Amino acid sequence: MFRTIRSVRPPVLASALLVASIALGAAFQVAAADVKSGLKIAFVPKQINNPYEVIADDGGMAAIKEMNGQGKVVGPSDAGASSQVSYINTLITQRQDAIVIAANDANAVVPYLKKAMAQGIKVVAFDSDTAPDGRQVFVNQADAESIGRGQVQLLSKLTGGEGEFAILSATPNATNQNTWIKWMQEELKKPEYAKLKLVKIAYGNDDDQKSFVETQGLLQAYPNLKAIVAPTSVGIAAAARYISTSPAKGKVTVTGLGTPNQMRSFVKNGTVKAFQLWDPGQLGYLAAYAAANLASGKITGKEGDSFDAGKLGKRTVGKNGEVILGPPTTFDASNIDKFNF
Ligand code: RAM
Repeated sequence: MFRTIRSVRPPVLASALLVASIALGAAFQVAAADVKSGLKIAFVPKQINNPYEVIADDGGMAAIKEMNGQGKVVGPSDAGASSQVSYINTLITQRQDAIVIAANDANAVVPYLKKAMAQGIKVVAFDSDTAPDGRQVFVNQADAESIGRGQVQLLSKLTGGEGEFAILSATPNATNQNTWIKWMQEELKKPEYAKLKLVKIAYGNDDDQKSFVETQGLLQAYPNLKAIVAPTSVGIAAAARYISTSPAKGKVTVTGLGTPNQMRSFVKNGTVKAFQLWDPGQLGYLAAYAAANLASGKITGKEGDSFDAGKLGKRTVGKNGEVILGPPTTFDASNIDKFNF
């Protein structure tokens, strides 16, 4: 299994910064969100080679740098249910102060994360949650219900509210996509969507090539398909790439969740009219602040706990240990050039 460490702050530098922070006095400490210096915080993304996850992890590493901690990113190259387990075990052995994980499966990682917590390591899930007993805090990109319902509302606008459509998801286990799809199905029950027909949920496993092939399969199996909704940045980019050079261009709408940088050319060439996302960098940044505050004993993850999240200001833990980043943005030709992530 492939393993990468993209950013490690050497202990010597951390202690130099600690000395510097002591020398600079109280003002410097406050700027570093008043958390402990030198905290070892490891990010475990769903997969290390997914551009979305890279932006999120980079946001996390930037936050850890601001807090004078030692950050690193380790993880699998595939988003399989148990592909993160060996990385968690290694991080426990290394006695990290906190693990920040985008879980590939709600349950497969839980026994190992519980072992980490039993040894005093703080655990934050972000992007894709574990079962509640697998972590202390879940940093959610946006309210899951609004994301799911919002995807159907956008689809309805783009298709005139009628026709067959398919969902191209990530892996069948992904907690985040499954929750959003559940809310999409709820929204579809409303009478105004009676003419929208969900014909299939396909899984591209957040693998570019598999998502590309699944798109081809959907077009072949459903000749009347009007739209593909891919609530995954890997899936939407692969679907758009396939359709942009196929006779389906102009007939089949592609929408979902994607990064503006991956989708820009497909918006410019007319394959994609609109799609949504939040800023993954801010998501990682917020998760790192939550982790550092847990590891500094400033919060425990209970409802009502609040903490300083650097440039994102004060944030509060809600129900079920959830901290929400904020509402997603809808991107289209009119605003896509304002975003660079
Ligand atoms: C993919 C991943 C990630 C999800 C985004 C929208 O990159 O599945 O978990 O949040 O898409």
